[in-house]
Amino acid sequence: MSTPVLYYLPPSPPCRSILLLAKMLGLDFELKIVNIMEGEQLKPNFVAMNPQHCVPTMNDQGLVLWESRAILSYLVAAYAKSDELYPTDIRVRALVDQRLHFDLGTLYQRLTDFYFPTMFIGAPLDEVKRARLTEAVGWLNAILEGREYAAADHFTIADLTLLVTVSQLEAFDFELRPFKHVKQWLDRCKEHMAPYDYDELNASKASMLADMFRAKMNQTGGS
Ligand SMILES: N[C@@H](CCC(=O)N[C@@H](CS)C(=O)NCC(=O)O)C(=O)O
Repeated sequence: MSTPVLYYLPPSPPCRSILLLAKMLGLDFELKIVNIMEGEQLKPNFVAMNPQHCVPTMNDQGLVLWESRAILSYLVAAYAKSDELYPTDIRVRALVDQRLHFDLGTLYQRLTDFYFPTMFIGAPLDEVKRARLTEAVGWLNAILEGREYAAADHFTIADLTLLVTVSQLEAFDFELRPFKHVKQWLDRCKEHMAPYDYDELNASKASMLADMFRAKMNQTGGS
């Protein structure tokens, strides 16, 4: 059986979640860097494979998949020894899926809406977008109240994708102190992921994006 191929860029948050899961599963990818800062994702060969031209994109023996959370679910189903990370119990899985969709459509979306225009093009910070992000972090805080992990009584891929998002917020110096359950859960998840090269695969890359953001803020006078 041939090794699945992962097209990726190390600092990209959705790529980071895939690399962390691969480490947890002991899965070796054939890794191919696509430098989106240089527009490599727009090359005809890549667009022919993924018309949406985004990373991460995976090719597992002809199964081409993008959308990081769909890749996470597939990899657990295909390569994990148990269903622990993506439980097959339909009621637990429903909660995992809800959290995955919440991260995709709401929390991570609002993070990118607020930080990325400044980070990439030096646009001024938008207070309406900050308020919408803060609202979403509040929803996560409410979800996590009384729970150790986001969807089950143990770590799942819902925690993994949310961990990448929330650790990125922390690196951006988003004030997490008012969100006590988020903060406690974040520390718990970091500890859980420490043996899986967490610092190298996620924390250092979150800092790299935060440095880019701060450099742009300094250039534009922090407006
Ligand atoms: N929802 C997607 C987001 C993918 C995404 O936006 N990837 C960015 C890098 S972080 C990208 O490839 N941008 C280049 C492009 O879209 O052309 C996922 O979770 O995989």
